[in-house]
Amino acid sequence: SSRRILIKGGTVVNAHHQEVADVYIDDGIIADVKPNIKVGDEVAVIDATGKFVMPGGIDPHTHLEMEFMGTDSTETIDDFFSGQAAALAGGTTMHIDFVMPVNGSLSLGFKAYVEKAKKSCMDYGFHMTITKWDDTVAREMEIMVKEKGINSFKFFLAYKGIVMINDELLLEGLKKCKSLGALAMVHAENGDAVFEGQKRMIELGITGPEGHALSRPPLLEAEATARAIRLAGFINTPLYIVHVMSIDAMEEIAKARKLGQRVVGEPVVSGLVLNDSGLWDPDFNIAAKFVMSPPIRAPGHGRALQAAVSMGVLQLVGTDHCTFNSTQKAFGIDDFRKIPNGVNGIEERMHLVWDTMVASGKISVTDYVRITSTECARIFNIYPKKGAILPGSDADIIILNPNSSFQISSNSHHSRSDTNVYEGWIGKGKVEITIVGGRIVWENNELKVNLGSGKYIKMPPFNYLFDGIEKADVSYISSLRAPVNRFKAMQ
Ligand code: DUC
Ligand code: ZN
Ligand code: ZN
Ligand code: ZN
Repeated sequence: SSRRILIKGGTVVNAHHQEVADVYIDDGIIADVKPNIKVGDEVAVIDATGKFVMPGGIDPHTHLEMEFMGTDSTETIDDFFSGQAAALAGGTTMHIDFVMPVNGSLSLGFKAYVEKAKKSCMDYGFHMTITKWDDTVAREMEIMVKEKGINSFKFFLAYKGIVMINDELLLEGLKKCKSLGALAMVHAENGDAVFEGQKRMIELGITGPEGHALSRPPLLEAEATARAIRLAGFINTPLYIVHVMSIDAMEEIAKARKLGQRVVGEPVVSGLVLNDSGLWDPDFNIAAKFVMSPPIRAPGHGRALQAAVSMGVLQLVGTDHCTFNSTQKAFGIDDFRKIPNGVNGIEERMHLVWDTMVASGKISVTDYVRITSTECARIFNIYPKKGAILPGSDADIIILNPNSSFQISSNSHHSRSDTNVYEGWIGKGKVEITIVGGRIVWENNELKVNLGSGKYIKMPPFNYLFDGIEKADVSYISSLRAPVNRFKAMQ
C-alpha cells in the first residue's frame, strides 16, 4: 500500500523497555519493530540515529471549544482543529476531551461534541462531564458506556451553584460507574468552602487575580480529595483525581494507594512546573492568564508533585488545556471570580516534562513514555492500540532529539490563544518529527495537518478493576513539606 515509512536507527522507547531498532510503518499501523529492517526504494526512510522514537503523547485532560463559566464569550479559544494542531506540533498525538452536557442532556452533549470533533486532525476520545444528577442522567450514562464508547465520568465537587454535586449524588454516581465498569473522575475542591473563601477575599477588598489563589487554598483541595477517595472506597470502585495541584491532595492519594485503594492521581503540567508568583503580577493581563482551578500553588508544591510522579504516587501527566485569550480573561478585571479559569499546555506538555524531569535526571526515558502516553492508554482501556510502539499499534510516533532545544512563545505557538503561561521558556529536548496515523505531520518546524483526518477512539468499559495498580511508598512524604502558606499569612 501507499503510506510506508521506515524509521531507522533510533532508540525505540516503550514504557518498560528501550532498544536501538527500526520501526516500519505500513498504512497507519506499526508493522514491525526490530534492528536492521530491509525495505525497497519506494519506502520513505527517516534517519533517527541518536534520537528517541517514542509513542506520541496522549493528553488525558483537555477542554477544546468548551462553553464554560456562563456566556458564549467564554467559550475556549482552541477548537478541535487548532488545539490538535498545537498538540501535534508539541508531540501529542491523541487527547481525551471532556464532553459537556447540553441542557443537562448527555446525549445532546455527545452529539454536539461529535460535530465539533469533525475538524479533528488526530485521534481523540471523550470523557463525559456530569453537571447534575437525576434518573435521566443515570440512564444516559448507560447509553454512553454501552453504545458511545465512553468509559469515564467526571464529577465536580467545586463550582457551587453551577455544576457542583453533593455527597449524596456523588455516591449515586460512584455506584452507577461501578455497575457500568466505568471510571469515576473528580474535580476535587470543596465548593462550599471556596464560595466562602471568595466572599472573604471580596470583603477584604482583594479583587485581583491573587484573590483567586487566596480564596481556595490547598486545604480545600485536600479535603475534597480525601472525601472523594473515602467515598469511592466505601462504594469500592476505582477513582481518578484530575488536576492534582498540591502536596496536600497528593498526600491523600499516596495514603490511599499505600492502603491498596485503586486511586489514580493526575497532575497537570502547569502544576508541575509553575508556581503562583504570576498571580501577583501587577499587570492584570499577565496575572489573569495564570488563573485556573484548582490554582497553581506556592513554590514547593510543583517540586513535590514531580517527586510524586517520579515515585509512582501520581501516575500520568495531563494539561487541563483550556485556553481563553486576554479579552476573555479581562471579563474579570474588577472581580477575580469572573476570570474564566484555564491555562494552555497541550502543545507544551511533552517538552516541559522532558525538560524538567528527563533532562534533569529525575526520571528515565521509559518512565517518560509511561507518564505521557502508556499509562493513559492503559487506564482508559485503549492499550496497546495507543501508547506503545509494538507491531499492530497505531503509528502515532514522535522522534525527539535530546541534544536540540525548544523555545516557547505566544508568537510562535500553534494555539489560537494570544498568551502563553510558559512564555519565554527555553529548554532541552525537541520533538523534531510527529507522525500521526502513519503520516508525518510535523517536520522542520512545519505543520502539515489534515482537517477531518482524526478518528474517534471508543473506550470500552472495564472488565477488570485496575488489578495492576501497585501500592505506593509514602515514607518520603514528610521531607517534601515546604511551601509557604500565603493564605495563613493573610490572616
Ligand atoms: N479548571 C480550569 O481551570 N478550567 C477548566 C475547568 C476546571 O476545572
Ligand atoms: Zn461552539
Ligand atoms: Zn476541573
Ligand atoms: Zn479540566
